[in-house]
Amino acid sequence: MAPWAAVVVWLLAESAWCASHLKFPSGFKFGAATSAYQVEGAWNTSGKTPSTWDTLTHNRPQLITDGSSGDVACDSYHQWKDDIQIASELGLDFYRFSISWPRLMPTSFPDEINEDGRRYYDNLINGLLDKGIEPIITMYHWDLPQRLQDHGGWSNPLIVEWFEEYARVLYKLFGDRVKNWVTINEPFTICTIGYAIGAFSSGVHDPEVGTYLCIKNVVMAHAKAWRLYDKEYRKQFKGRVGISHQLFYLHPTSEEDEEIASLAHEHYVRAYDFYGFNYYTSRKIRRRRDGESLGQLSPMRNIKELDAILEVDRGWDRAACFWFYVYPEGIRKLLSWVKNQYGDVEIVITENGYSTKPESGSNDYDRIKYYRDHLEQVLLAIHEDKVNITGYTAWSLIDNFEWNDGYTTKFGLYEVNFDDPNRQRTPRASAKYYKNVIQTNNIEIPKKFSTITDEL
Ligand code: PNW
Repeated sequence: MAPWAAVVVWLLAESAWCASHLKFPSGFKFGAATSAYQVEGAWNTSGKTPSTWDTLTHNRPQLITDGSSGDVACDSYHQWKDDIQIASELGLDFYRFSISWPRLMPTSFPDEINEDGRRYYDNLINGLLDKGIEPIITMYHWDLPQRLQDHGGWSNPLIVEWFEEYARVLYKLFGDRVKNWVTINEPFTICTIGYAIGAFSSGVHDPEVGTYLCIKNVVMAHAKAWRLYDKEYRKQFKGRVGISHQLFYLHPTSEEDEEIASLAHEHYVRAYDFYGFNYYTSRKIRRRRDGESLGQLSPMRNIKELDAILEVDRGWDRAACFWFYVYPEGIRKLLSWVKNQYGDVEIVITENGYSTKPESGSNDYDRIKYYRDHLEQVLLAIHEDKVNITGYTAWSLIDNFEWNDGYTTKFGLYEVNFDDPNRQRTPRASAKYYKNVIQTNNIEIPKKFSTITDEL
C-alpha cells in the first residue's frame, strides 16, 4: 500500500473510532413519536367529528396506496395503556403525540369540550407521567376539523384566531402537566404537499395561491399560539412552545449551485423557544438548465421560486417510501446550517426514522443501521460543530397509518398486527437497539443485533 493510502485508511479508521466513542451529553433526552390521525382510530365515536383526513380517505380512497384509512389505525384510542407500556419498556424520556382538534372540540370552537376526548388525553398524559415519561404534545399534526376546511382551512386568515383559541383550550386543560408544546408539525409539508399537489388533507390543488396563503397563516397561527403562552401562561406553567420543521438537506450539485442550495434552505422558517427539527432525507440541488422543464411542481423535485431542480444521488440507498433516500451526513449538515442561520438556538430533533415494507417483518437491520448512522451524525454535530441539540425523537413508536402510503410502509420500532382486533404491538429488533442506546449511551450496534435471529 502506498504511504498516502495508509494515511487515508488510518484517518478513516480514526474518525470512525472517534464518532463511535462519542456520548450524548448528560441531560440529553430520547423519545419516540406518533400523531393522532395515524394511531388513534375511533374516528367517529365518543363525540369526535370528522377531520380533513377522514374526509379525504373516505371520499377519495384512490389517493391512498391501499385505499385504507385511519378509521381504526392502531386503535390507540382504546389501546393507550399498551402505548404507555411500550414507551416505558423502551426507557423513553419523552413521548411526543398529537391532539385531534375535532376529538377535543367537536364544533372546532371552544364553546364545547368533548369530555370523552378530554378524558382520553388526560389518561394518556397522566399514565405517561406515572411512568416517568414526559408528554410532549403536538397541537396540530394535519387532522384539521373538516368544518374549518369547509370555511377555507389554512387559506382563510381567520384560522389564525381559530388556532389561537384552540391553543388556549390546550394550555388551560393540560398546561399544568405538559411543559413542551409543538404548535404545528411541518408547515412546509402541510402547505406544499397540501396545496401544490392536492393529494393531501386539504384536498385542494392550488399551487399558485393556496400554498402562499397557507404558509402565511400557519406561521401567524404559530406566532399567536406562542405569544399567548408567553403572555398568559408561561409564568404559571413554566413551559415552552416550539414548532417542528421538516427539512431536506439540499446538497449543491456543483460549486456553482452553492448559492442556490443556501437560498433553498431558507425555505424552512424560524422557531421560537426551541427549534423542532424533523429529518428523513436529502436531495441534490442545481439550477434548471436552459430549455429544461421544471416538470410538475413538487416539493420533492423542484423549487419554482428558485428555478431549481432537485435530484437524488445514485449512491443513496432507498427506504420503502418513494421519496425516501438515505443520506446520513445530511442531518449533520442541516443541524449545522440551522445553528449558523439562527444562532445558538436549542434544537430538539422531533422526528427521524426509517420506513420498511411490511414483508420485512421485525428483523429490521436496515432500520437499526439508519438509526445508528444518523445518531452518529447527531453526535458529530454536537461535539464537532457545537450545535445545541438537547433531544432526539424516533419516528415512530409503532407502525401506523402512513398518510398516502396507507399501511404499505412501516416506520414503527414496534410492529402492529393490523389483523388483530387488539392491534398487538411487538418489538422489532430496532426497538431493542434503541433501548440499548438509551440505556448505555452507546450507538454502536451490539453483535447480537447485526445477525438478527429469533432469540431477539
Ligand atoms: C413526517 N418528505 O412527514 C410526518 O411528520 C409524519 O407524520 C410521517 O409519518 C413521517 O414524516 C414519515 O413520512 C413527512 O417528503 C412527509 O420528505 C414527507 C416527507 C418527510 C416527512
